[in-house]
Amino acid sequence: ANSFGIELALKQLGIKSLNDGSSTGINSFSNGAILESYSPVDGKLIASVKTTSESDYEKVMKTATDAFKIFKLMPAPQRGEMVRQFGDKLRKNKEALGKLVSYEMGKSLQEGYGEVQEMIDICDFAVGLSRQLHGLTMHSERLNHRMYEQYHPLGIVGIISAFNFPVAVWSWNTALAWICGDVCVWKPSEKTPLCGIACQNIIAEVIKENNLPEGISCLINGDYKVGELMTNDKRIPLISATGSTRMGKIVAQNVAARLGKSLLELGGNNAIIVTPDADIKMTVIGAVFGAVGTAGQRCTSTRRLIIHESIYDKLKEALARAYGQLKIGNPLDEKNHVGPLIDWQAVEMYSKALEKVVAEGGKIIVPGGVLSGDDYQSGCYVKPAIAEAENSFEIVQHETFAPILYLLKYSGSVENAIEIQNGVVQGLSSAIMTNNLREAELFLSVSGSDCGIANVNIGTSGAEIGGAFGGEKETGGGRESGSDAWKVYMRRQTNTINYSTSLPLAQGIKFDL
Ligand code: UN1
Repeated sequence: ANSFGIELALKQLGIKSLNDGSSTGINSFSNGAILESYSPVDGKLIASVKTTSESDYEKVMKTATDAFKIFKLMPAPQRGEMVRQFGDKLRKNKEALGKLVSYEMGKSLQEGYGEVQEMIDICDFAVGLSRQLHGLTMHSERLNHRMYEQYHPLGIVGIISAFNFPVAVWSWNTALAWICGDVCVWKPSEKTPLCGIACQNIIAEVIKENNLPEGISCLINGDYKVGELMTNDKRIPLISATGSTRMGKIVAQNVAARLGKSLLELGGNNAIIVTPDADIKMTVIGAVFGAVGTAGQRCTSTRRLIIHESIYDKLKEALARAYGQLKIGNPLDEKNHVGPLIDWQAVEMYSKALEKVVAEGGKIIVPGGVLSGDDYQSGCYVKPAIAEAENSFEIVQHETFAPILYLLKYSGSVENAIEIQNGVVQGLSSAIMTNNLREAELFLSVSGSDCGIANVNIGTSGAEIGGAFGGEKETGGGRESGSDAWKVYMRRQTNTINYSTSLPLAQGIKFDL
């Protein structure tokens, strides 16, 4: 059988041969229990990984603490040079790492490469930023005084990431944290530990070649208990966590209890509004990619289409036709559009959601189902499905991480569609398909979408790294990646300097001795 060069890719990334239990990654001090990584592509064991025990964790924290003492003193543009070199290494490893992402996580190879491209892009962004990191200057109310603000490195940043973007989300955090002078401890998803080790191996080369302290980038492996060591750890001023709303609520409470900062990027329930003025061809491409890309396992995946009644039937038929063209199968084979779900638990949740939507009164338009047979031996391949539903259904209100698209009908003006769009607890991504300027502007206005991302004539997924990424409500409120998201990785200090010969007090207070 064609293995699509996966052995070579693993070798290039320094992942030890199959099943030898030695894949720990550099600077991860792993001596705990064994974690096995099975590919959802073919169900095979890729490698075993040693998890991080509590005493390993202490060793990791010591290298991180030591590294911060040195790294924080390094001029930011020099830290940028380290990140530039990391970006170069990613360019060299794009094919191998993209393949590993596809094989361990199950997304299509193109999307695997796309994820590595996001890593390269955030490195470029961070390199430029390393010569900026600017604060403001303000005018003091006092004579011969100067006032300004500056940003200092924060310390150790803890990163908890999810299986669906097993490498990019880490890089959005680290590329910024590093130029800001922070050091990072990363707990990747226990479903994709090898992606973590591969990234760690790549950055470890840069660290070594530049004679930098190894604790700049640390890796810990294991389940939520390992994550809890970080969320409860006062030595970590910032925890950046990506994953389910359930996980985010636990992390937020633990971190808040010690008054730490958390940056949360949690679930979405993203919708595209399709108005009578929409370009149907563009809508179909945006909606289908949004719903079935990464097998519906992006936090930005399109889950709901809110369609005006006048074009409802036409769009429904066009979507059903498009779904008929989808090729499901090995994601490393570039002719396939849709790969497997991450594991059998995900398959079960998908099946239950389809049962539930019918039980609540929904109607299946494109039937789902779990695929079986030689090409689908892992048992994780499912058919993307479409159901007609109501926004009030419990299952529609819930983020199911699978390729299920709900069609919702609206009538009257676009305000009604916006109300439906905002009528969920999540607030990550949203979109409107329209050529009507009034509708588009209303959607972007204060009376429009309540999400962190709002697009016009683009789907809900595939955001560029240059913008701040994240959402409102139960999505958690955090912003990662572009714009001024870097500020959360630094501490802000306001400085006032008196260069006069007296000590005037602010607010006009007189205090004469
Ligand atoms: C995620 O699913 O956690 O906007 C991140 C997108 C990607 C990132 C998704 N750039 O779809």
